[in-house]
Amino acid sequence: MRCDRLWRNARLATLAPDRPLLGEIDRGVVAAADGRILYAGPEAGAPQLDAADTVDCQGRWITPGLIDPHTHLVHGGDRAQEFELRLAGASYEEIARAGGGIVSTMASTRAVTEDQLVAQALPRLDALIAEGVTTVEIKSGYGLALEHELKSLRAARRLGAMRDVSIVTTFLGAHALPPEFAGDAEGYIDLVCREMIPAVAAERLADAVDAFCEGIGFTPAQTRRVFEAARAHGLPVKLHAEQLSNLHGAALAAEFGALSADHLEHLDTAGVAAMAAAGTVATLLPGAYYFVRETQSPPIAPLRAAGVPIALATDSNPGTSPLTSLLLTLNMGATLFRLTVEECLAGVTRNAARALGVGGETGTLEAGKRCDLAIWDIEHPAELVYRMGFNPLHARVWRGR
Ligand code: DI6
Ligand code: FE
Repeated sequence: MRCDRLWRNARLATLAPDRPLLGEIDRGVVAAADGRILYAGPEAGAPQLDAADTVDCQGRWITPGLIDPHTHLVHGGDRAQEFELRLAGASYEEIARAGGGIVSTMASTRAVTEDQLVAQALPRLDALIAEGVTTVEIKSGYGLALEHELKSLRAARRLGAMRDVSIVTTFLGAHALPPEFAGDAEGYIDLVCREMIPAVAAERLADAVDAFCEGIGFTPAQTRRVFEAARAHGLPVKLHAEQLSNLHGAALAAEFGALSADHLEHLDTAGVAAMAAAGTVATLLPGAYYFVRETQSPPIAPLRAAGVPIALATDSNPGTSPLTSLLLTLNMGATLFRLTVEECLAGVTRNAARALGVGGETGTLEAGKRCDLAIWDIEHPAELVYRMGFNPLHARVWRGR
């Protein structure tokens, strides 16, 4: 078999769903042709592979390229000053009155050009890429007006053209109520459903639609309207659900066949059952849990028992998770939520791909998928979860390159 490139003398964690644990292969080889995996498996039993280029991995581990399935990387400014005020004892109301909170990020996002949004997001994206990330989801949701939401999504798409990384975009117009709609959430949801979603769909700027279903966000009835508009435009949905309270958002998302429901600290057993029945992925965000010093853990044992796939993401955002390390996220998933090493690694590969609707394209080392690889200087995959603030990446391969 002819291939473009061969990585041999490697240990593989294929994350293939039909294999036990990580799908570990001791003496493995990966072959790529036209950006896709032609073969990934044991060296013995491999087909005759005729490669233009062969890489000797010297026993290093290869995992699928990592996937961050929930970020708000594109936004203007930061909220370091707000953080400082909070540490000095300021209340949420005081900060909001001083122009802080989500609306301050909206103002910073509206104030900059698309070029500036790209420039500000790029170092955050590069931090993820440096840790072996090959696919990143990016949401809008800090523009909160048609032109600024479109600008944010265009910036996200452009980031994907500037780096060797796959960007999946999500429209999150229903993230917060902009001040010009104060007291008129229904009016803003009208705008989201009647103008924003059609415009985003017409320009093919989003791969999915998300909303923030929460006491401080939007109600389940408003979320349902957003989902109906998404469905009418052929866009899959996902949801920020049960982060601060239980509004039964995950069950609503499952009713719409959502790709994922995210956060889920306050998810109940009915929500778990609904997600399991719909095949909706539970995307957990330990960085936000850590940063806001939440104490209510997501219901890990019921999710496990019901067989709900669990993904992990940074939730990188300026307000509740200024985090750009997916490796640290793995450690937090284990330390804060008691996820196993296998669950953590599946959470940023196979299940993260599924949470983005690209499970057929990436997330495991299997023939036919994109050749997205992370090659690590480690002795065992558990090290990826165990260490804090250490990056053992040796090389990263995106679509065979
Ligand atoms: N949940 C969150 O924790 C963030 N957004 C969301 O839907 C908060 C975003 C911010 O404070 O900027
Ligand atoms: Fe989020």
